[in-house]
Amino acid sequence: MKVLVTGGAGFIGSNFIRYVLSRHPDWEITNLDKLTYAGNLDSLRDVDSCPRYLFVKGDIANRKVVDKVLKQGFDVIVNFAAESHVDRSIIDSSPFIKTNVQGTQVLLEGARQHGVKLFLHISTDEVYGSLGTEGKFTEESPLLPNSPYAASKAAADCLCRAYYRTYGLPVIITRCSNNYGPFQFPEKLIPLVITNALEDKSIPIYGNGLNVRDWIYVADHCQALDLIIQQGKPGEIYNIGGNNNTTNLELVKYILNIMGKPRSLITFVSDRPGHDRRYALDTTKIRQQLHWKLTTSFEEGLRRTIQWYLENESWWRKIKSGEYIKYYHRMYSQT
Ligand code: NAD
Ligand code: TDX
Repeated sequence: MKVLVTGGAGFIGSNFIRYVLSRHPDWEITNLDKLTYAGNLDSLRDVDSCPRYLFVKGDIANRKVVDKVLKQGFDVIVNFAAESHVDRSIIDSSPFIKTNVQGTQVLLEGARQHGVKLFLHISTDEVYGSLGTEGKFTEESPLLPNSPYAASKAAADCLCRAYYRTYGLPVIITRCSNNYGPFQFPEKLIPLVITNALEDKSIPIYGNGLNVRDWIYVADHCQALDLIIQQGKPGEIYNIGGNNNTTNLELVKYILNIMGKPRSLITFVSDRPGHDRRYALDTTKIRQQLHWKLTTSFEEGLRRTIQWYLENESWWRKIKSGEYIKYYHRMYSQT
């Protein structure tokens, strides 16, 4: 099977490529990635000599590029490519509209014209907005995005639905909760906490730290996507979640505890504007219809992740210099 992965040099995409190459000897993967600040070919060093893997540098919002790549003929497109960080979308939403909305439209159109058999669109639980103290989001929950990032992802979901309804393009949308694991860019909470703690730097917690997220180990997400490619039904949406709800403050304390680092590193900073209070996903559909099961407990996943950042210091130290530092100081200058 020929699979086009977009955004495969990012966190989840690189984990997905490694996952499927090792499990499907008959799959050929082409990775189309623009290599933004978040794209990193160091995350794919171990697979880049694999004869069933090809990297192409390019923008999903560029029709010519997409058309040229799709001429090679693909059975499946897995669209991970996106601007993915909420805080960056608050500073400047333009690249989010360009990549997440326009890029998805260009890919959908390309998929339609080139007869792709499955378009798997990787969306997020953030499209549903924020929950109070009770309840979970199901696939039928309304789209109520609160950040420019979430709004751009919701817009892309609507385009995916429209291409299925209007043209019969076989599209599946997945909405996953917060991922964590190896190769995650250290602007996101968990790798930021681990790497700052390793450097004995302060750990910024937005607001009172009582916002709740549902965390899933990235390999479990990849396994769900693999299953959906093989057994998912076109036109459907599948929630994917870790069934693990914790406040940011509890999470940070837990990580510091495992790492043997003091809680005095915690620094409360101004809240994120429009900060979603709580996400929680009802994953009954994927569990009942596709018999998907979580395999990694939160404790195990976190230990593995901390161990990975300990053993791969050169990967994150390279990132946490140069441009990253400018962004970091801009973000946390209020501390
Ligand atoms: P990431 O920021 O780590 O990686 C994004 C990748 O997309 C990078 O390699 C980047 O270079 C590439 N890219 C960006 N713009 C591009 C463009 N115009 N053309 C081609 N490539 C481009 O993101 P991630 O955390 O791996 O997330 C991947 C996908 O999963 C995103 O669509 C995101 O919305 C979704 N998602 C992420 C999470 C999470 O917790 N990280 C949870 C749910 C859903
Ligand atoms: O320094 C920080 N301090 C802090 O308190 C950072 C970076 C985050 N936070 C809080 C904000 C959130 O409540 O931690 C929580 C998690 O933040 P992020 O790691 O930025 O993730 P989130 O905003 O929840 O979005 C993530 O999950 C859904 C991904 O970045 C998205 O791409 C995905 O769609």
